[in-house]
Amino acid sequence: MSGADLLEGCTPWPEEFAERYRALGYWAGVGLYQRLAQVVAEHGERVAVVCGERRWSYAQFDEKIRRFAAGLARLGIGPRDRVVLQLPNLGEYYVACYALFRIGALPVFALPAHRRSEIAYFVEHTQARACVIADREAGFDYRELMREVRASQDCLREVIVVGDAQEFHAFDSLYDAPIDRPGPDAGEIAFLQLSGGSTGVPKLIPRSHDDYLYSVRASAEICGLDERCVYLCALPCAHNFPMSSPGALGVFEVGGRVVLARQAEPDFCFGLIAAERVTLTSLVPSLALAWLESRARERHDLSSLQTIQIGGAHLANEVARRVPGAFGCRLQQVFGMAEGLVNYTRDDDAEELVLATQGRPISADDEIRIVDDDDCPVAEGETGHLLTRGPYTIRGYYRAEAHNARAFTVDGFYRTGDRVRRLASGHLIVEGRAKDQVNRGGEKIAAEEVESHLLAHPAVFDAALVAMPDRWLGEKSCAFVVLREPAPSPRELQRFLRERGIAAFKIPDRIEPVERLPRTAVGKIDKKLLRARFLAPSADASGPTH
Ligand code: OOB
Repeated sequence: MSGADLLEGCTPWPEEFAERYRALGYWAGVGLYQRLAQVVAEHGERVAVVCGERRWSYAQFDEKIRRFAAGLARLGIGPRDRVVLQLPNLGEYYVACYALFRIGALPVFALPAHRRSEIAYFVEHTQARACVIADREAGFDYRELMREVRASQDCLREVIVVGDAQEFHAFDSLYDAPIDRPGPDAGEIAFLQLSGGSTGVPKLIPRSHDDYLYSVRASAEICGLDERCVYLCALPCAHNFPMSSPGALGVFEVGGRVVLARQAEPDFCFGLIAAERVTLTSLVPSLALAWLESRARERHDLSSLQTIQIGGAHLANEVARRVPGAFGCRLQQVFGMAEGLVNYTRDDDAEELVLATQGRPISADDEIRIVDDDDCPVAEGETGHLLTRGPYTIRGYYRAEAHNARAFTVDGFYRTGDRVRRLASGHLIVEGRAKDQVNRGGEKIAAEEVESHLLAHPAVFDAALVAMPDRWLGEKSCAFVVLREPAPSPRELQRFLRERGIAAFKIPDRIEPVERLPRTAVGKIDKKLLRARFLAPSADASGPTH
């Protein structure tokens, strides 16, 4: 497909790159659903998905997908339509995904934690035609949320609900008789994934069938997956890590089994690992720490586990060292991003590399540049900003022209915002980050987004969100605010943010009123100085004060 035909608002790879990626076999010209259909033909009777009491073979899974695709088509959902998908870890998540892939419609991957402000933005920004939600989860009613979003978004015509649908379409009522239809071109955008971001509004990442399938296939290979793999999906299934690194899609690629965990709590997951003989799972460091703590107290039979992958945020060396012994399995570090580039430590890496690096890229054609503030390459082995370009790294965010000019170099390298150092072996060590973000246990919070919500309060004159160290989550967020009289209390400000409808993980853990915010010589807020407060020996970094 030529660049000009791509979905409006997306940046194509230059033709010479596209040709090269095809010629090298990275882009295989097969759509995500079409690839699954090939696997179904080979592994029809094997179990594909385990979700609570339900177990679906590949053949049953495929039938659901084809039927649901027909139901979506009946609602008028077709090629290139956007559909916001906000589901917890349920089998229906994958049914909806692949059904949308089949008809060439694009899921927009929201997280269950998102609330009115985020969902309304996704719907509006993508002009979504439909949303797929659960009825209730963890005490929250998503139908209520949909009523509010629908009132302000005319483009949103259909709401599909897993469970009690009330006035909306029940998910199960859309299992129509399958119809044959041509799939999308593999060069088309398959879905829109969320970026952690650092700016005022979340950015959406357009991934194509070709590029994503390459990263999935290569990840499955690097991780040595085969049909005997039993993968526990404990992280939210919409996240790129459990979806494709190699995640559920990597497991479906080889005919393995995906076991969905409704909660990530160690005791619950240990029970599932033992019962389903799980071989592989992926965790963020904060969860790994919680699992380690629990492991010391209990004795489930976890002998089936071969590998625990950890990624998404900084993994402390001491924690990494505890994992193999405590779980009797291998550790694999994963440093990836929804924009593309994923790095893995490999099975045959020396122990020290596995424990102390974040791995090396998937592809020989992942180009890595490590540069200083002026975009000049740093000396080999020095720390600098990581820029990357390659066969599965996007060239631009969706409908974000002005931002793209900053987030990408003129020759198409993505500015990751991470500060890394590279060893002679090619392994990367993530030393820190330059982007204005808080990484709260793997959940990314764009400082500017929260600051602009705070500034919407009439008594907030200025605001700055920074990360503070936290023993369990790695980082928590602290908002420094300059207030006008009558000054609201930190609690009132937190309530104000909740009422604006933002995900709970974005609400600052701590809010500190200050007289004024320190500025740098060029007049920018000096966040380094603000963060330093938590690092000073006298600072109280023990957690919220309210
Ligand atoms: C993964 O994806 P995102 O898009 O939620 O976040 C990407 C960012 C990276 O740019 C980096 O800042 C941070 O998360 N990160 C890590 C890390 N892995 C990700 N920071 C330190 N050490 C690591 N191992 O988080 C993601 C996507 C695919 C696979 C794994 C993680």
